[in-house]
Amino acid sequence: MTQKFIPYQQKELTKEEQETNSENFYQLLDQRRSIREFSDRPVDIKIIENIVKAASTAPSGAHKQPWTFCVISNPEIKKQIRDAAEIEEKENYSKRMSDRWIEDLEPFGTNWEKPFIEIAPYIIVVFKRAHETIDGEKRNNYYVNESVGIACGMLISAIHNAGLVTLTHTPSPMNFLTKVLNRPENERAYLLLPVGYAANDAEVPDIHRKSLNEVMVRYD
Ligand code: IYR
Repeated sequence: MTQKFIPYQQKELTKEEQETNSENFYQLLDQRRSIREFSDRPVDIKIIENIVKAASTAPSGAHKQPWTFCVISNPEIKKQIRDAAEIEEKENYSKRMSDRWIEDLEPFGTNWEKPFIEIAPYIIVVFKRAHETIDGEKRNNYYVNESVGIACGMLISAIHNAGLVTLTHTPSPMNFLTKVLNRPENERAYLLLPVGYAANDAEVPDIHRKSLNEVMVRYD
């Protein structure tokens, strides 16, 4: 098969535009916070669709786009997910997590209770697609974790850009989501994100981000 190529076109920015755009984008992302207290205020599904479309523009191994975004607003399904997540998290917080891990989480005030799963208007569960079945033949996808991780980063940025909030919730193990959401055998749950508005009285921990010097090393 010969691949057809088409010209690439991107609008050329002036130096000033590059500076202001990159600074503004950084400032926008720097305002993002993980939120644990949600409002039940509704969100238009059109916004969620745009957010998922944005995430699905992510680069992926051999352009296989090995992801499925399950968007859940159904209250019964949300309750099933919450109940199952809390059973696992109770085990995690009381038995599976080390004392040091529990200590590291103290500043965030997290525990096994996950009310946000029912309160937020939408839950997005991202599944990675380990392989595809094409004409009855199993075909592996490539760099699945990297691809889906990048898509999740773009999803989180798109959520923030739309004036909404989210939390990267990682109930572990999360196989129960395959059952609850009736997913096919080639999909594995990757990340669960409540999406909506922050509660009016929501608070966030007073934490700070590493400085540029701490995260960037130059080789000129
Ligand atoms: N999965 C658990 C625990 C947890 C782990 C880390 I690392 C966090 O940054 C936050 C929570 C939970 O979701 O509560």
